[in-house]
Amino acid sequence: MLNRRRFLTLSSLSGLFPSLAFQPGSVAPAPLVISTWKQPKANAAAQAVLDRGGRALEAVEAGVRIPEADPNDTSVGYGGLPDRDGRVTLDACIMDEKGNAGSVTYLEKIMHPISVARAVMEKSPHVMLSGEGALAFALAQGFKKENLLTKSSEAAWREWLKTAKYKPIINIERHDTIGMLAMDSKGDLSGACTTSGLAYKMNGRVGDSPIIGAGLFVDNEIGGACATGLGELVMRTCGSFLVVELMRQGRSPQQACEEAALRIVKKQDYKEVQVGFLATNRQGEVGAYSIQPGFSYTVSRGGKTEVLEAKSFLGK
Ligand code: SD4
Repeated sequence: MLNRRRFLTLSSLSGLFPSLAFQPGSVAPAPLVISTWKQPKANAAAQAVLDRGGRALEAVEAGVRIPEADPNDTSVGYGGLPDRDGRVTLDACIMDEKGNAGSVTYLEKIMHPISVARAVMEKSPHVMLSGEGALAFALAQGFKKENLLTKSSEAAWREWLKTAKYKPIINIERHDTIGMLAMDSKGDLSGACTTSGLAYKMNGRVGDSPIIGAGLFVDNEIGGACATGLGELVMRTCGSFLVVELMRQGRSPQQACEEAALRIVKKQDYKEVQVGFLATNRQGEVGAYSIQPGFSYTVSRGGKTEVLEAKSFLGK
């Protein structure tokens, strides 16, 4: 068992040599669940898995299935706002502590794209399946076809059609894409990210959320990161991979999230759009940062769940 002195030595060394943190056999910080936006119910579902000794992978899948099935969450799964043609198309990915990854893009009619992404990871020789192929795979795996366009999302789309102006504006759509990272009692990390993407996107558009390294990245030796907001900005900078690599170089999760957001701000037109990053490292430190104010995130640890607001580039 790791004593306190050895723990402190490993923690302080980890700043210089991050990969030295929590070598196999060492004891990790308390189980942890973090997610983008206000997601206490999703965190509770993930926490319940960790509390019974489950893997972080099981936890993140169980956690993000909550908003996927919630018809009132208009950014994820069932009830998600459709694209310009009225189609609800879903993007999701998952990554485990061994670096295995699975992803689905442009998936229609399946309530839980995260579970299909996990099946891609575990039951196919591939990392990513898209569109009709992803649907065929899901059906072959026993997933059921369902109508995901709720009456209220359809009504919102029909209203939008009256002007059909497409311009993603900060918080004009309820941002609720869920990126979730969990650390289990063994200290292993996994992550999941799932979304219906930007409302009224062009048909065929895929965002950052199912892209390993953009919407999500996990390296069990270092930490994990996820992103939310305008995916185009995140994809151009390999956002989540960047955050993890910055932590590898010794930045704290907070410093890494800030630096990744600044990379976007430096090169891209950010004034009217939002991007938020959320990260944790092997020590269980948490960081969050966004371009615009208003990016909240949910942290569950030690029996307590808090919804916090991230610092932001344009905030105070
Ligand atoms: C996307 N990043 O499809 C997603 C949208 C999002 O909260 O995060 N919404 O670009």
